[in-house]
Amino acid sequence: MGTWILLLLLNLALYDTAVVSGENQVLLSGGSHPKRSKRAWLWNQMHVREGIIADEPYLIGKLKTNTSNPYARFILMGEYANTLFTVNSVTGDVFVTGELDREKKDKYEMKALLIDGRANVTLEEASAFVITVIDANDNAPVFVHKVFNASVPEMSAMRTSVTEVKAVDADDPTVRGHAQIEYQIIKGQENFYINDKGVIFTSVSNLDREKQSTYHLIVAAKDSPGLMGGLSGTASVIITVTDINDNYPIFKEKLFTFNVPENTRLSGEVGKLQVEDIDEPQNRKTKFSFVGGRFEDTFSIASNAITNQGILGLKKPLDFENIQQYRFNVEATDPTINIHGVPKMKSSTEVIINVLDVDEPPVFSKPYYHFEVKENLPNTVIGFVSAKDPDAANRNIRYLIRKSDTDHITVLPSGSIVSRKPLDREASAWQNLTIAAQELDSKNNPIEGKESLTRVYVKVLDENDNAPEFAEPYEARVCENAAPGTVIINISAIDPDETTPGTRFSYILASKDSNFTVQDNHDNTAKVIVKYGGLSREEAKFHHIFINISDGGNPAQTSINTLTIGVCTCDENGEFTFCEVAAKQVGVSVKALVAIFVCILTILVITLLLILRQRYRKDVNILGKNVAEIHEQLVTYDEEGGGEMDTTSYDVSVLNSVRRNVMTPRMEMAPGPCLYAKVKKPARNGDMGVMIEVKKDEADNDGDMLPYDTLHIFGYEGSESIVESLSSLESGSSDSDIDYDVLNDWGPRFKMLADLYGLDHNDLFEY
Ligand SMILES: *[C@@H]1O[C@H](CO)[C@@H](O)[C@H](O)[C@H]1NC(C)=O
Ligand SMILES: *[C@@H]1O[C@H](CO)[C@@H](O)[C@H](O)[C@H]1NC(C)=O
Ligand SMILES: *[C@@H]1O[C@H](CO)[C@@H](O)[C@H](O)[C@H]1NC(C)=O
Ligand SMILES: [Ca+2]
Repeated sequence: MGTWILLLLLNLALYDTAVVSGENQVLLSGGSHPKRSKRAWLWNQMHVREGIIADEPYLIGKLKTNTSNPYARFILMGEYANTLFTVNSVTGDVFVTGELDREKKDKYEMKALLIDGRANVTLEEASAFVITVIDANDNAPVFVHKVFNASVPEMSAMRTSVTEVKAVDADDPTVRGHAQIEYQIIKGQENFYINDKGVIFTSVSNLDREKQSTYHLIVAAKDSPGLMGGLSGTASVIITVTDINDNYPIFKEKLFTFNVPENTRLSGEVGKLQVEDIDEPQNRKTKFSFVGGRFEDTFSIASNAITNQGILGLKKPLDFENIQQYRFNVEATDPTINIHGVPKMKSSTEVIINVLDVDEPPVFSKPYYHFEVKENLPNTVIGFVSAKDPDAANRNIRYLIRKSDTDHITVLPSGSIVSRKPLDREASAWQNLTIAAQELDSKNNPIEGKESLTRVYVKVLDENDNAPEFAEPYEARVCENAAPGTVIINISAIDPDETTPGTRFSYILASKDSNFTVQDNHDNTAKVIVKYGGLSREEAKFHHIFINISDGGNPAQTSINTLTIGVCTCDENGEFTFCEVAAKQVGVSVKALVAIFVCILTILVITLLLILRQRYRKDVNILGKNVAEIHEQLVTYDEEGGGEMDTTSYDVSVLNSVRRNVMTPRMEMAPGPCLYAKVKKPARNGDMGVMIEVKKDEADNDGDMLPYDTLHIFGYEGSESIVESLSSLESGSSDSDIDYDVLNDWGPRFKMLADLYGLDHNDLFEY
């Protein structure tokens, strides 16, 4: 074992701490006994207090060795060695050069080494030691928020927990007092207290939002409780008192007066009764009532919590002529308040409503009118409407039609509704009108805006004014050899008039042909029956019988209906084998016959007039035409794509007739104009032939022309133009001597041409 030298270290920093002085000495062995344990440090810690501010480095401990080597030197290594911590290499004094802060770093790992400064060899292996920073109470508690927000309902009981605040202290909690926290309320402790955990409670039970709605508390957190000194921090706590429904509504006025026009709508507002309820709107549950139920049938009252109003409405229309003033009392209370110690309360006020007179439009005696009138009656009074001026003025009223679908009905200024023309139920069973009533001034002029409307429904009642007719156009057939009594057809009838279940149509044979009989079935139908039989197609292929149908009304309406019966050949089973198809015959009433006759007459007259006009035109045309205009007419003719197949645009018979009449010298056409275009037929046979001949020549001799085969290539500027006719129709050209017989060999398509040119070939167009 080596020699141990105890060294007492000065610790200048440890003024008042409990640190034992001996702790701050570190001993190094001398190195003369290399085999000895390395654990030569007696203590391996130095302690130093945080937060010491010194002008010069100060001694915090000493390294010591027992070596006697005069060249022994100390070397310090580790965290912040030779910067924050330095060593005097000869004496082994350890210094700190700056301020330490435990809250930043509380331990420094260091190493010390002993060398021979001259031989430059290590005398002692490096040994570790720790510099520990000792806490000083240099941090005050800090609240986690600068401002804490909290709320508590008003009227909460005493010791109601409101909120919790929290502060933290950075100092060493293991050192007594340094990090322990004590909470206090510095401001606001009249109504609140705080416990040692930082929870705030109410200390009263009468917090009233309507008196004070927020409390601003200042809380403090202090360390070193129970000790001298200590540091503290503060924060604000804002406590909001929340509303409950604890106040009754109170009328601010003893009397409310409203002036209301009598024509105020039922949904309209009459007036507002202001109350005061100092609770927040969601806690205003004001209920209004009519004291003694007076006029609650006429007025209603609803509450508006936002505006703190009772709103008077109308349940019944006001009428100045009837009641001019209403007086009643209204009560307001809040039935939902139920707080111990708050007495129930009602507030009441008086309301006066003055009804104002308004000049109102007339009022009809009924909301609408319903009348009935028989059809076919002109100038009949259908009914009356009446309206009255509701005001004291009681002005005269005039009536007029505002809307109607018919001009058959009118309303007189007196209000009588009159049919001007007969009504037809079969045309329209209802006539609905809108009638206006207008108030008149002293000069009998209508007053603007004083007009009311009503609806009038007129039902047109039926009269028996239509005869029954066949229900459908019947087509009857009978076998040639049909036996007597054979039923040919069942017929029925329809009647546009109203038919009652008791209506009976009767059927009577009206014709003299007694080959058939009609048998009434007494159920609105009838049978047509073969009477004698032995009908023969040779004698008559059709029989027409006339059936008289009556509707049995009063007066009865009848019509004669024709039934055509075709006689057919039949096989032995009575199946029809052959029938003629007959033109359909329908029963016609006399009216219809007259109508048809008038129609036919009209058509005849029109046709006659047209024919006369046509004739007159024709004369004019023949006189007025010259050859140039005729050409133009040819142009207007649609002859494109002609040819023998195109018979719609080209009348082949014209060509044909021309062909049969052989040629005439073409110059002859000039004096007699061709009317082909107008009447579709040459005025004289041969003119068309001339024209075709001319065209033919043209085509033969004009080498420049494209081989058009139509007539409308003529250019002509019109009779007024200075350019004369461009037509080659009148330009000279001799008959061609070309033999056209070859055309006959070109097949059927050229037969027409071949015929025209050849003339002597077989006539294809023999009719
Ligand atoms: C408290 O309320 C204030 C204002 O509304 C707000 O600025 C603050 O952040 C709140 N504090 C907390 C802790 O929520
Ligand atoms: C007229 O009024 C009647 C009864 O309301 C109704 O049945 C009918 O359809 C109305 N006719 C027309 C054309 O509006
Ligand atoms: C009955 O029919 C025949 C033809 O079949 C006719 O010649 C004769 O005139 C008809 N009888 C009468 C009464 O019309
Ligand atoms: Ca502290």
